[in-house]
This record gives sequence, C-alpha cells and structure tokens, in this order.
Amino acid sequence: MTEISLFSNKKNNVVSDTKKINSRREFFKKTATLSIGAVTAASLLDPVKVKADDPAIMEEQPWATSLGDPVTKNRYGMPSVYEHNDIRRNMKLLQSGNWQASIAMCPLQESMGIITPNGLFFSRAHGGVAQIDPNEHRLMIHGLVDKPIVLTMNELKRYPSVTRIHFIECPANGGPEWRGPQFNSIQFAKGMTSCAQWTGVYLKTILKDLGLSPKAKWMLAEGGDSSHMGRTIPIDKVLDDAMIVWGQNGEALRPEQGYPVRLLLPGWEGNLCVKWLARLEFADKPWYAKEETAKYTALKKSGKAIQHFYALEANSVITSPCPENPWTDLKKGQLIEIQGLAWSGMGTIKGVDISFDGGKNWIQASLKGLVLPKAWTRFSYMYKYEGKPLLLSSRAYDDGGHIQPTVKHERDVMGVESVYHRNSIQTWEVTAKGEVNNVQVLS
Ligand SMILES: Nc1nc2c(c(=O)[nH]1)N[C@H]1C(S)=C(S)[C@@H](COP(=O)(O)O)O[C@H]1N2
Ligand SMILES: [Mo]
Repeated sequence: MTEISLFSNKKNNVVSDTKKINSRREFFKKTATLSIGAVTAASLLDPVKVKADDPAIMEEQPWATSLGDPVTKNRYGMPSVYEHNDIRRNMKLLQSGNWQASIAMCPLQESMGIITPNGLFFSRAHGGVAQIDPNEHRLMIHGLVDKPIVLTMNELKRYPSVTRIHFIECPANGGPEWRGPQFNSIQFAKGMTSCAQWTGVYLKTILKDLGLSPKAKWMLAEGGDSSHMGRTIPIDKVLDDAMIVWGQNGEALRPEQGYPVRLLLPGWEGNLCVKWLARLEFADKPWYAKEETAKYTALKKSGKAIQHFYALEANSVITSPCPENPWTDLKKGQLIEIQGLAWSGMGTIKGVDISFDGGKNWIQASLKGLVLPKAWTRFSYMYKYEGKPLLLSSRAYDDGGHIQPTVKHERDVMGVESVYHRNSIQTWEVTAKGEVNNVQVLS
C-alpha cells in the first residue's frame, strides 16, 4: 500500500486510485473463475454474482476521499450514527405515571455475544435515575455486626475486587403476557434483562472484616435514590455470592445502573439488586420494606401467594428471527443461523432445544462462546429455510435440572393473575412470507 502522509493538509488525501481499482479488477477475475468450482458447495449467500461494475466497490466513496474526524472528537466514544435504531425503548404500559419512575427496555434483537453494552442495559427506576457525587456517597453497614461502619467509595474499593459476568432480570420481564401476547416485539416482550461483566467485592469478604454475628439471618439493603428502595435478603445468599459492585463492563457503573455502587445478587430478582446502595442492616428477623409486602410475591391459582420467591428460573428467547428481525428477505434453500439467548438464575445453562412446530418436536441447538453460571448464554442452530410457516420456540435447561415450562404448564400451576416470574417458552410464528409474530401455544 502507498504511504500516505497523515499530517498533510492536502484536501484529497487519497491512496493511489489506479492501484486499488486494478487490484479489485484482479479480484473479480479470480473469483469469477473460482465460483464455477464453488457452486456445488452449500452457501449461506446467494451464488456469487460477480458485478464488476458495482460502484460501491469500484469507486472511491465519499468517506475515502478526505480526512475523517479527529480521533478524540468524542473523548468518550459513541456508536456509529447509522446504529441509531439500537436503542433502549420506554414502554407506556409500564409507566407509573411519569418518565422518571419507569423502565427502559433492552434491544435484545440487536444483541451480540453475551454482554450488553452499558448504554443499552435495561434500566428500571422507581424514583428516576439519581445522579450521585461519589465523593459525597456513603455506605453504612450496621446491625448485627461487631464493627458497624460507614464507608466512603475509596474505602470500599480497598477491599480485594472480583470480576464476574452475570445477567440481571426484572422478575416482571414478560409479566404483561400472562394472559396472552401483548407486544409484537422481542424488545417489549422480553427486554427487561441484560448481562454485564461486573466488578466489585463479595459481601462475605467485607463481613469477615466487620464480624457478622451468627444471629444475623437477614440483610436489609436500602438505596440512596428518591425511592429509597429497600429489600430484605436471606443471609445464605449474602454469604454465598452477593456482591457490591462499582464496575460495569470495564468502566464505572452507569448512573442508570446505580452509580456509584449497587448490590448484585447473581441470578436473583433484579429488584433485589438495590442501586445507589446506601445502607445494609443485618438482623435476626426479616422486616419488610413497604413495597415488599404488596409486590414481589407470586400469586398462585389457588389464591395463595408465594412470599419468598427469589431466584429466576431457566429462560430463553430466540433473538433471530424475532418480530424485529424477520426472514422476509430469505429465499428457499438458503441456510440461516437461528440465534438466541438463554439464562438461568439457578445455575449454568446446559442446553437449549429448538422446535419448529410449536413444541411437538424438539432438536438440540448448540451453545456458543462462553457458558457461565447465572449469565446469558448464546445458542445457535443452522437452518435451511423452506419458506413455510413455522411455530419457532426455544426451551432452555440448566445444570440443576430446571427446564423452561410450556405456557400451559405454567398457567396450570400459576394461573394468569401473576405479574412476576414468567419464564414459559416463547414462540414466534414465522409466516410463509417470513414475517415473525409473537404468539402463545396453549396446548
Ligand atoms: N435504589 C433502587 N434500586 C433498584 C431500583 C430502584 O428503583 N431503586 N429498581 C430495582 C428493579 S425493580 C430492578 S428490575 C433493577 C433493575 O436494574 P437495572 O436498572 O440496572 O437494569 O434494579 C433494582 N434496584
Ligand atoms: Mo424490577
């Protein structure tokens, strides 16, 4: 390649045009010969159409004919302007009367791998997003501990840190759909979950230092935001894998996620993961924050409620295709990758099955990339598109033997009056044209 002067102020700072275009012509000559031999092999794309006159490849494009932006134009980088559709969306139905105490749904249809970028992480706030000065923030730890303490953020960060990948899910994820599909959209139907790499300290590390009384059976966690959200957590979970986190995907927590510090209870209800964490109190009896007695219980068909319902069960959803990612541009015979996400708050995803007929027959998908406990796990299945209607579902199971229930099974046990912990199998109807709709299979 020709050397170009990076610092010249010539208007047209262009690499030798003729050289480039000639090498492209060479490429087309070669591929034209190659493709004759290649037609018999299965291809993911249409048979190569050699279009040596395609201006998109044969001509210099506007962005190649002058210098681009200064590299530090955005000192904090932003996505390409062309990715303007990859955004969180707010749902009217779930709004508690204003845009502050609301929920921003994660665009699962755009997700790749198992990590949600910080700017796309779903966000639920009961009193708006607090903007907290970390220098002014304090975390009080008291109750049944030998050494009650008030920590600054700097002091907190002196504890040895750990980094773990875990999902967070609001137990109301999918909750509006107990009685039937409400949203022809994966983002609105399933977008109250995201997955990140968290950095912080295990609570058991801090408690060893502070001396937890053997009498302590419960921990109250309280937020410093205007909602002062409080939840009580059994001590076993606290001493197992509960974390206090300040890092999210390699940088400080985002304000939406509770900057400067939040509680993380891997695999348990998102609402227990108190953000803007200000206080932890240890006690021998549970005492409930106001919202806990009325909400976050599971109402069963019998009319009785399950009060202590913490871990999120095995769940999964196909992200491609989905209503936002239809198959309308596919042709019969083309190979296409079906992809999706599976997660379980009770362990590690062991497998995911896919059904093309609404759950009558199942075939195993493969798990891709990292497979971690209490983390999003990506699954994949290569499918030859036939242009016929399908009822496409996924069914996840974890290493604890928990398997995603059918809608019917879940309704038989729980009825339809519940809001929380809906994890039954999600089905997408794929029409003969390749459009994708949210449906429920009730048999
Ligand atoms: N202090 C405080 N913590 C909170 C909340 C809140 O409103 N205030 N919302 C909870 C709820 S209901 C959920 S589902 C999770 C959402 O976490 P996220 O916003 O990081 O996705 O935070 C929880 N922690
Ligand atoms: Mo939530």
